[in-house]
Amino acid sequence: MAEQSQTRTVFKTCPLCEATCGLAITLQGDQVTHVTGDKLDVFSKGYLCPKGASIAQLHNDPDRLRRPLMRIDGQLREVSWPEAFQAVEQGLGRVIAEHGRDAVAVYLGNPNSHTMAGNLFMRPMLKALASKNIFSASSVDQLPKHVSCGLMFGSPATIPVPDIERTDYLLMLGANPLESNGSLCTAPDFPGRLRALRQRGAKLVVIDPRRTRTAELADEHFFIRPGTDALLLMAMVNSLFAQNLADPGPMAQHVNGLDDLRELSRPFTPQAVAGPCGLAAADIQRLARELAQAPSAVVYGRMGASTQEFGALANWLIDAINVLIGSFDRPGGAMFPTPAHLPPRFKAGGKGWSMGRWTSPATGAPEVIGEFPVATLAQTIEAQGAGAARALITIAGNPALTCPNSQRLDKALASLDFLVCVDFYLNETARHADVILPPCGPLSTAQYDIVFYGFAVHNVANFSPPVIAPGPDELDKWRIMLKLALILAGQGAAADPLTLEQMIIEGALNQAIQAKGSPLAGRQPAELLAQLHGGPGPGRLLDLMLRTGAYGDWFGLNPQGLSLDVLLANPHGVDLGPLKPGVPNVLRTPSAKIELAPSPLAADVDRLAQAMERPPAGTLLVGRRNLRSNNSWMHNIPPLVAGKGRCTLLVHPQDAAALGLEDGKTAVIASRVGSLQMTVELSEALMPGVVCAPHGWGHHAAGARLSVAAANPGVNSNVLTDDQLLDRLSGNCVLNGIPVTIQPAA
Ligand SMILES: Nc1nc2c(c(=O)[nH]1)N[C@H]1C(S)=C(S)[C@@H](COP(=O)(O)OP(=O)(O)OC[C@H]3O[C@@H](n4cnc5c(=O)[nH]c(N)nc54)[C@H](O)[C@@H]3O)O[C@H]1N2
Ligand SMILES: Nc1nc2c(c(=O)[nH]1)N[C@H]1C(S)=C(S)[C@@H](COP(=O)(O)OP(=O)(O)OC[C@H]3O[C@@H](n4cnc5c(=O)[nH]c(N)nc54)[C@H](O)[C@@H]3O)O[C@H]1N2
Ligand code: SF4
Ligand SMILES: [Mo]
Repeated sequence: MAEQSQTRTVFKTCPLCEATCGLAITLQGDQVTHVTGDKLDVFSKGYLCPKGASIAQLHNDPDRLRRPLMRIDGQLREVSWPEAFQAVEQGLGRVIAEHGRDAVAVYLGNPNSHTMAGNLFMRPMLKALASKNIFSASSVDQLPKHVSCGLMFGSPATIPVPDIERTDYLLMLGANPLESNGSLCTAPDFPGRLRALRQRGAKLVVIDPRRTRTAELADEHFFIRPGTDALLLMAMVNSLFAQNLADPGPMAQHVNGLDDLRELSRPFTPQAVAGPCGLAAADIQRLARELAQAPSAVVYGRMGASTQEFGALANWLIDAINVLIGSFDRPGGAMFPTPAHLPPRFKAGGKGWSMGRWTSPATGAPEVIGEFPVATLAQTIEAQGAGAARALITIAGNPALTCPNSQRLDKALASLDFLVCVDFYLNETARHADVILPPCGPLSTAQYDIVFYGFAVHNVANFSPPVIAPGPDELDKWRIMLKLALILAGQGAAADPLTLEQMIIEGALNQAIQAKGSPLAGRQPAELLAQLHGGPGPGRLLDLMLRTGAYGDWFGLNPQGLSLDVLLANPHGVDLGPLKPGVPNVLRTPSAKIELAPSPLAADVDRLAQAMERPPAGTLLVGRRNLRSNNSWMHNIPPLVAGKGRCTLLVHPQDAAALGLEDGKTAVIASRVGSLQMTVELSEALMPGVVCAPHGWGHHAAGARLSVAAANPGVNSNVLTDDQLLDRLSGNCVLNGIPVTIQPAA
């Protein structure tokens, strides 16, 4: 066929990490012949990393599931979609009939946030299920940020980002964007942006227990003892007040609680925290002063500052400092993005935000953003009686490898009455499944980053249609999600997802028309529905969101405005300009102000003060990421795992000598909950007393179908992380700073 031999290049936003790079994908027929960075992409300007470059290998991976699997006589076998959905209906139906709705738990993994379906069509499914047992990767990641922002700004989704394009001073804690490409801070080519920052004379300071590649790029790097960021930040607050440098500037009129914060910080002098943190008091004072005196400055913290015992306090203090140094909500400081798909914010104030609205009858854990901590998932499954989970639905996740005390969790997963996994790999979690529902591959689905444009350092919008049509038996994830919603709502496995899609879009249209002060007041839903493009599916819901969003065309009322058609006509994306000030309208607190000392956070400061008195723990384990990896997956793509094994235990030579460990030899590393054997790799880049292992490995489990990964399996560091070690305020798990003992293997 002539069409088959034609070469063409199409553009797609990479869905693999938060950086949202534009990919230029060359195809011959429906075979990808080349992938490179899209030089014309308005945001990434040609940048890509090895993962994006390997997207075709991911799409073509023979291990990627194309058809549903169902357990028959103990074996997972390919079945048709109707058979698979029927099995789900029966399996979940039985559990609900016998034990009630809470007996079906849900775990939502990280890649959901990278898909339109995961963002736009998750709610109907969760609503139909009506179970309290909802868990997600948020509680091994950024829950502390949601808590601190919920309490300070009135909404857990109102999260400021560092304006790294314009800042004069960036202080970074617990982030390594040279490997991660950035998180809660969408900035394609983060490395290039940091180099540009330094080239224009701005200063970069990194605080991390390891001298990472990011730290090497910085003007200054300080080691910090894992888990002590909240102490350090409290001392910086103390120091700002002590040096008379705490001045929110024009933000002062929008701030409550300045004096309370000063009082809370009093015991935490730089001298008092220096020992526990491992930074000199003079350096703490100087950093505080430099932040306050720079023309603009911003503090940014991520994973390392979140997955620790005082994660919520650390995240609160990061933004409190951003306010105190007078850089909040202005260019070069911490700012709120204005994504294209969200409605404009006309008015400050709201109901505010709270947590602990209910607790788990099975574990006693309080709810946070409608979820329970995933650290309590195993206990929820092991429990008897009220609140216990007997079935689980996982969507785009691999908790068997990514969640704490994974041996306990793996055992709990094996004990479930029914497990459904929505995943295109038969991973270490799905090996326990009764049914696996695989969505189509990443090149067969449309992309628009609902979540990540909300954290972007520059306002942009980009929509990419599918690059390759799904195979004859493949289903897009949104159809799977809606099918599950219908099954859980009792409509049966044969119900048509298009009827539900129609209801959802009509509901959203009515809401847009009836919203207070809506420019669409009085318009007919049917008339507007007929104007929506991109459907059925998430495309036309996105069209509605764009058209009624902050830059929308409002169905012709603003003819220059955005719609899906405009994005389709701009395959390299639309540049919506640098970040703009958003206070006070972004605030949803009852006071319509920024709360600098909200009571749940203030009440947690006692716990921090006690930590200051604790004797130092022994050896502490922290994690690390690698550019060619992505949590527990992408280890099945040959170019991404080629070369020397990366799953090693980094140990400082000084510690190695004291412990009798040698480079390249095996060590036994043990924590309260488990032990592992790992190859030692000596590294001068570590703070003495700290050892470092990556997560997401351990692909040797029987029954998984990851042939490439299994050849180089590594070990699972979450065998060591402890499900009892939580940030008690947010419920987030501690993944960094795990007390361990190490000895040479016999
Ligand atoms: N020790 C330690 N543990 C950690 C971390 C750490 O730093 N240290 N990091 C934590 C963090 S930040 C996170 S976010 C979690 C992540 O934890 P999880 O979300 O549980 O794990 P992932 O490896 O991201 O899961 C990816 C799975 O989603 C599937 N998938 C990919 N794309 C899609 C899709 O479009 N649809 C569907 N249905 N499935 C898809 C993949 O095939 C893969 O099986 O891990 C956490 N675990
Ligand atoms: N290549 C790649 N990219 C990814 C991922 C991946 O797995 N691989 N995962 C994605 C996901 S889900 C996320 S959430 C992001 C995470 O993005 P980042 O937060 O940038 O990720 P990390 O590389 O884990 O960086 C955490 C840093 O914190 C340091 N650290 C550990 N403990 C402490 C501490 O107590 N205090 C301080 N100050 N630092 C500490 C660690 O040494 C590490 O350098 O990355 C995303 N991007
Ligand atoms: S940095 Fe992230 S978005 Fe960019 S190519 Fe790599 S994986 Fe894709
Ligand atoms: Mo994450």
